[in-house]
Amino acid sequence: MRPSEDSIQAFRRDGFVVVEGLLDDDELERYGRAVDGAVAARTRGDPRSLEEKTRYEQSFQQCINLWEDFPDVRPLTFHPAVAETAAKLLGVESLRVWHDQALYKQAGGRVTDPHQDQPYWPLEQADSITAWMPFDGSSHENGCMGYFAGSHRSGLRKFADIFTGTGYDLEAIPETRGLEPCWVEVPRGAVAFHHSLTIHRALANRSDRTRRVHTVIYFKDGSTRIEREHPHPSVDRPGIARGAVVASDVTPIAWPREASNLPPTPALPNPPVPGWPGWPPRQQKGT
Ligand SMILES: O=C(O)CCC(=O)C(=O)O
Repeated sequence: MRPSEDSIQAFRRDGFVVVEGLLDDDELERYGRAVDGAVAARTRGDPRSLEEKTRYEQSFQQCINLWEDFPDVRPLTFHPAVAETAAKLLGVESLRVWHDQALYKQAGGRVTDPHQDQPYWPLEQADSITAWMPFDGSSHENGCMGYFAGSHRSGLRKFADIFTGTGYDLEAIPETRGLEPCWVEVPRGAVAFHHSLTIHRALANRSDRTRRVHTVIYFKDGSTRIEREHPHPSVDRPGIARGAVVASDVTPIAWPREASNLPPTPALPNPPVPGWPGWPPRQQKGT
């Protein structure tokens, strides 16, 4: 059975688990190359050194929904074994993709600040889970993730603003104060899953190579939209109304879904959104 009963129990207890052997060498090689190319294309024309970037961008280069405009990435984002594992861990029949994203932590990149994911998303229900897939594995040296075990069950839902590093400090609360997160090194081919309410962070990249990670965020099919301060393309692009079920070609079904039945390409965001498909906008002739 995939995943094992032990993995399911660990995920429900701790809010994270590593499942080994989900991606083989050929897939890691092929998809790693595809995501490298996609990240290079999305970040082309950005001449800034790491030091010149914002605090947030020094944590990672973030490129969202590569499945839309990079056909070679699409089978990874809709990888049946990864999506099925996510559905079983969460204990739901059917999952949609909220979005995918490459999170490439450059050599010398700073830590990823502690946060919960769910407060970033205008979803009423917190039935969501991230699959974090490092193409080369992750280590203390290259920026592995750390999770506060059981924090998804604490009732806490706070927006810790990792864009600016301001706002709610998730390491100064009773659930985490004085505690070390569980630092998790992910072997090559394994996938780390975390619940959207689990407080997590990542170490700096002290190696001399980029930490290459692709992630997919899934949410339970049938989840509904709520109001949040921030807009979000996953619901704003298709015009999902407050209270409506979040279902559109921007957030397709990931499980159950056959590998041979990949979703069609949605229309590009209009106007273009930084980090999303269609970014950077193509230069007009003569400009
Ligand atoms: O990869 C990282 O450094 C952070 C990842 C993260 O916060 C997430 O996938 O929710």
